[in-house]
Amino acid sequence: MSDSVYHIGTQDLPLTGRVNQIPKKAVEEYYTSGHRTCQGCESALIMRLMAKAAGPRSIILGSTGCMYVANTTYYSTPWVVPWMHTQLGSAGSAATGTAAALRALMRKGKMKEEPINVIAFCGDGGGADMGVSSISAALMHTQYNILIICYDNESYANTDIQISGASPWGANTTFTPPGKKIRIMHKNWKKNIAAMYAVGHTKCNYVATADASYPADMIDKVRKGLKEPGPSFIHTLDPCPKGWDYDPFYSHKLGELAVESGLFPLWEMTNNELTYTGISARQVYGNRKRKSIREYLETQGRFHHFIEEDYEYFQSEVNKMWDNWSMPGVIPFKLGEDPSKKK
Ligand SMILES: Cc1ncc(C[n+]2csc(CCOP(=O)(O)OP(=O)(O)O)c2C)c(N)n1
Ligand code: SF4
Ligand SMILES: [Mg+2]
Repeated sequence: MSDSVYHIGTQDLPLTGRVNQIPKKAVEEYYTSGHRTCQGCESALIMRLMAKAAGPRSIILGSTGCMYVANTTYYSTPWVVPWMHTQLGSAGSAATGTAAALRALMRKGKMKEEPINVIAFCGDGGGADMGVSSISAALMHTQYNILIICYDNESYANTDIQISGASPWGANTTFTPPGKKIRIMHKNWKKNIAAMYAVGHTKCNYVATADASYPADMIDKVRKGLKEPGPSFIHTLDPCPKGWDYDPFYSHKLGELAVESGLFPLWEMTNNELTYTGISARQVYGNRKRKSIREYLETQGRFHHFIEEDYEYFQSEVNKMWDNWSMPGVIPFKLGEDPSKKK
């Protein structure tokens, strides 16, 4: 085996395709009771689906954030598989380091040679802001099979809902409260996280978006990411009752509305080919209409200061993502005119 192309192997993980084919038995849960996340926390559901998809021969690493703190209260944890905490900006380096360590142990005969999944997760603070350099480096190390999942609750939630690069335009966060003089404190559009990694790392074989409201799609994407040789990246959008300020009953509905409105399209890029999945596929390739963004925004307290012009602005920006971008909701630029032909 050559040193430059050493893969720790991939597991034979069958795709589920349909929700009734997802493993149901309790023995197939590797993220179980023992956590203290809020009621209705979709990030916790992402952890559960991710662990279910990956199975028992997995090592999971997590950077600081809700999914570290709420999952590792002293003497209690939901993790059935080996789990390790890493520093807030280090999901990428923790994953590469763990894969490299497994490689060394197997090469030295200290471990049986077998495919072991290495998955690192991080929040949007850890995956879209503070950890970008470490994830970028990990996606360049094509000799290691790893999967990085950025669970995006659209704020630095664990430290009380501070704004992140993934927070949506206009949202009320502890750093951007609406005031009497300035109603909209947060004027940036959300970072385009998965596409940023896909476009910038052309040898990364698998990048996708997912949403726990579509569990079969999510599980299959985790399995595809783990099966593809080399590093993979998945970005999930996770409704967060505390940070988004809504009744936990609506978590699933909000996950659906994010996709149905076109705000968060589901897609996957495999070996540089991009395909939309689920409802997004029907919107892009078929004639399924996008829902208005209004219900999504009105269900959440973080947008309750919006007036008519704010709803209209938000909708117009979502429309631009679909009407003006060369790949709806994914690639924002187009080929410009040949400058030599301009007068
Ligand atoms: C280097 C560093 N800076 C700040 C902190 C404090 N801190 C702990 S968790 C956290 C929020 C992380 O946000 P995110 O990655 O989005 O995860 P979430 O809490 O939303 O799940 C912060 C700022 C830290 N642990 N390390
Ligand atoms: S604050 Fe949000 S992400 Fe954190 S545990 Fe609660 S619901 Fe989950
Ligand atoms: Mg977050």
